[in-house]
Amino acid sequence: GLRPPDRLNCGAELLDATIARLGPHRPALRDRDGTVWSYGELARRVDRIAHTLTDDLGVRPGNRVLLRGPTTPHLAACWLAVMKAGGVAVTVLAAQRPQELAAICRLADVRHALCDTRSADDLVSAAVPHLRITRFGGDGADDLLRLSANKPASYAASDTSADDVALIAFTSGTTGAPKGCTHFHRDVLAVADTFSAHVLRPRPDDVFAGSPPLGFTFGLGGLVVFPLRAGASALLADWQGPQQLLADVERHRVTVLFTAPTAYRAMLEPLGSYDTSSLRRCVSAGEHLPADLWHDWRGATGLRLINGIGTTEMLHIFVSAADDAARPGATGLPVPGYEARVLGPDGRPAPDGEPGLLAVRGPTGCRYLTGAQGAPAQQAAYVRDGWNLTGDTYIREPDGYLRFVARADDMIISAGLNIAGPEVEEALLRHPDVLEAAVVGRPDAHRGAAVVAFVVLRPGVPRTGETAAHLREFTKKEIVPYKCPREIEFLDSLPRTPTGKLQRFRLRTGALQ
Ligand code: 3SK
Repeated sequence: GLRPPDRLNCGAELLDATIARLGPHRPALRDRDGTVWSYGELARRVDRIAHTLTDDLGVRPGNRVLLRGPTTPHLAACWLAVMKAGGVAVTVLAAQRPQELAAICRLADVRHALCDTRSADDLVSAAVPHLRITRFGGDGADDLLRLSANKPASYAASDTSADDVALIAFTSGTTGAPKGCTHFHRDVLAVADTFSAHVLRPRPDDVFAGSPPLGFTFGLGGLVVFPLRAGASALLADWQGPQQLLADVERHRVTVLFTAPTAYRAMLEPLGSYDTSSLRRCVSAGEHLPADLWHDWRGATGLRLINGIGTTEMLHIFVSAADDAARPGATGLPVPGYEARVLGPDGRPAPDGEPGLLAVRGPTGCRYLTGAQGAPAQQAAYVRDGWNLTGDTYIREPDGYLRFVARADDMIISAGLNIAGPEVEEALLRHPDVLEAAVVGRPDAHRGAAVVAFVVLRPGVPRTGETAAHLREFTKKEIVPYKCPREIEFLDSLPRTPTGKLQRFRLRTGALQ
């Protein structure tokens, strides 16, 4: 039943098909200041921008259009217009610097950019040859608004094939150079019709909000694709910390939340000062969700976090569990439509209970942009025999539940024993003085690698040898002593990617600048 039709435009499906089903008057997108666009209003704006792309800017089906700016309804409207015009959206993060932007534009052959006025300087500094930048969203400097103001408010969507590329999402992973992941029009709808439809199960009266930006497919799916597919609405606003997100939940009566474990943890303390009673679904992805945090969130809100693992290569979440199926500490089961296996060193399924590499397949999958140096080798390493290897070490339980162990790169082998950094981190995080923790293996003449922990302490806790000794003693009561950190170093913050993932390799190599 999941096979899409041959001709398919995901922009038209998300907007026009939803309006045909539920009418134009329901709220679609809103911003923090209280502006609300109905589905009809959004569709008119999108269609005018699509006309501008085609008629004024010369965008043709298949042309790549870079989208950059803070999370706003305007940015989402630009994305939908690129979809309807048959262009290919290249979504980037506000945190990406001119050099990275230049590399992305070169790799993806980008000639057009729609850029929020506030984010334009870096793009101009990137000095991308032949790039035409059209600004939107600024007072007086909104070229896009000026160009689109008098355009017809309806646009016949480009007759794209289900297998035409709709977007290129860049990932630098947690370790290195940017890789472009291409996704088709059908893939965009597939993630809504698998994870969202079967696990999240949104309703038209839902209000979505969260922290991931639209340049990260976690955010694009969770805050644009899933709500529009369901006829629901979304608050689109930049992440400004846990208190702001809680204030957003209270003010906009948010029902569905998308964010990462670190944000759920940071929201726990101020939670009591806000009315969060509107919440009914809370999705956690981006990083491993420790069992204690799952229990703490449930204790504080009465809600069971919906844990999930997704990757930019797979577009969105492919293993997850909600409601009665949730199992604290485990990620969950393959999302309906996906299959998952844990592979041993010989490439065959490992026995249940033994760690191995997670392999998945389903309606979406990894298709790196070709043409870049090393792309064929990266493609061959990620997809083997039709199975996508995400680079995560997992354990399959006898009833099929999948339990995260570590990123494969983050397994520490010390004195011949395997130690999963995240297990040690979880133990440290159970101590009330610890705000964040990252555990890596440091080369050691005797053991091969020694377990070293980097810890961010809660405000006011002294960064002394005594605190370090106390934390080491604490971990010895929590996990077997050979896994406990030999050294503990204190940091102000941990190195993270722009999407918030820990960069343990920078701690291993000492490259903290
Ligand atoms: O990379 C991730 O962590 C992720 C999680 C959920 C959905 C999508 C993505 C890329």
